[in-house]
Amino acid sequence: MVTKSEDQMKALALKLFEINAFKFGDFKMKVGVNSPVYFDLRVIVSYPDVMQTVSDLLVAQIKELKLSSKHVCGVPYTALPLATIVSLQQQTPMLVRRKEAKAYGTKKLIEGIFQAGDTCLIVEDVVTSGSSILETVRDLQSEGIVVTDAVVVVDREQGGAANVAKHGVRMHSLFTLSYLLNTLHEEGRIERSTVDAVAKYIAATQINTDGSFIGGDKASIPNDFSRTKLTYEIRANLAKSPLTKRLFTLMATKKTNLCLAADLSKADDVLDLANKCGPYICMLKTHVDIIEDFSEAFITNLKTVAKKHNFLILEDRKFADIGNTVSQQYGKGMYKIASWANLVTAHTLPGRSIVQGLKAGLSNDNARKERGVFLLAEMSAKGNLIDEKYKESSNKIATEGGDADFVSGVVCQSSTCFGFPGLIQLTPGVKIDEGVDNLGQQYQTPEHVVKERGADIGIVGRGILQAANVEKAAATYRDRLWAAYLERVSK
Ligand code: 5IU
Repeated sequence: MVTKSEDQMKALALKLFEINAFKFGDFKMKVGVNSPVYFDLRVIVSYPDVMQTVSDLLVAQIKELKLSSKHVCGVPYTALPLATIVSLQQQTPMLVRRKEAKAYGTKKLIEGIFQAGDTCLIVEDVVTSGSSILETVRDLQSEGIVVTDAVVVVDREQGGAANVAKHGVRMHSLFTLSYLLNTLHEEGRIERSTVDAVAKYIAATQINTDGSFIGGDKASIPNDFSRTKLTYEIRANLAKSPLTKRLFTLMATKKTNLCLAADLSKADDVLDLANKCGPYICMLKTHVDIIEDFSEAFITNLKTVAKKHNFLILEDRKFADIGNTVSQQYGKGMYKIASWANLVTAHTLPGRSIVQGLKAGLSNDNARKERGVFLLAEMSAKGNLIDEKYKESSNKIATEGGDADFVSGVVCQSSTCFGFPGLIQLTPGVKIDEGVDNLGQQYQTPEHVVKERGADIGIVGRGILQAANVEKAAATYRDRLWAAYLERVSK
């Protein structure tokens, strides 16, 4: 028999965080007010070892508490596979609750063989208000089935346990949100301020079963945890990709959020620019296909300058093809971009396969740790065709699913683009003199893009390239972008 050991619980808590089963940020919730923590236990089906551990622990919990029941029933849908495993391990017959009654045939809500008076244990993944558990309980009860207990993986501690208790159901959770927060903090994965921000928020948002907040309307609760209020140091810890952590840390220690767009056509000019402006930038952005005299020596030299001045290289390739083509465009051809660019940009038009295609262009898993992509969710060009829905879908690709570990951020023009603070907002179209160029580029000031539009890194091209003294211009842009960031996080 598996018992619940403290080490096992800790290891599982860390693992759940690693696989993105929960994360911190600024997330839209069913209940209306944005939450600083988001759980998505749907991902665990992709990790059989995690499924195994979670269900072993649920079974251990059931045994420890001596919860005996005739049936077991999962709350649809995420908990269904967990309930199945519990049923198998315990040899307790399962009941399946339909979310919608069949329109034809028997119109049954509960599938499985049972009799009125039978007992049933509920299995659930994450509990907020407890309303999902209660929906399942209601349907079971309407068939005469008796429910007294529910085992759950995570209790968000927002009143769910008390709400279900009012209906005669005892809730037993493997993890409370506090336990997860404290464990991550003890293990150095999150800052104390993150723990405090989430705890404060949760305490203020206790929920009734009907979704209303205890203590009245909370629509105006400020979320201290909003991405634009957090420092780059804190966000480094929240990032899911190793390269993104590195970039946040680089920005914080070098004190720069300036990316220089080196749109020049001669290799030596790019190197000269990189040498002069290197001390002021966190990233150099290249368009390698505009360089007329490209050579391998250019790449070797560029890498040397990047190392000397401690900046990353972003090749603004804007990949946009099917996965198979993208993997070749990234890893092969005369530029072999994957071999030297720390980061690249990509359109989200092809969907998730764009990220998978890029990953496939890298030779091995280790290489992925040093590479990343910025996904385009908006453009600065006047009249571009991107709409709200496209923006939202791009954000989903960046933040959800198993490829989030390779995404470093989003190229966009506004802070509403995404909420997750472990990603970086990259914003082009920055110039001290606002306005438009004659080909549709629209410019905003450094202060405006950082403070009003949520940019974490501002991309500046001609604002520096066309200055009489590029070095001085780079220093000015660095100072102004950085001061705007400091002001943003201090408020
Ligand atoms: N760039 C934009 N706008 C966008 C995207 C990329 O300007 O929406 I996506 C690139 C193009 C150019 C740089 O390489 O950023 C901006 O250069 P200037 O600061 O010179 O306009």
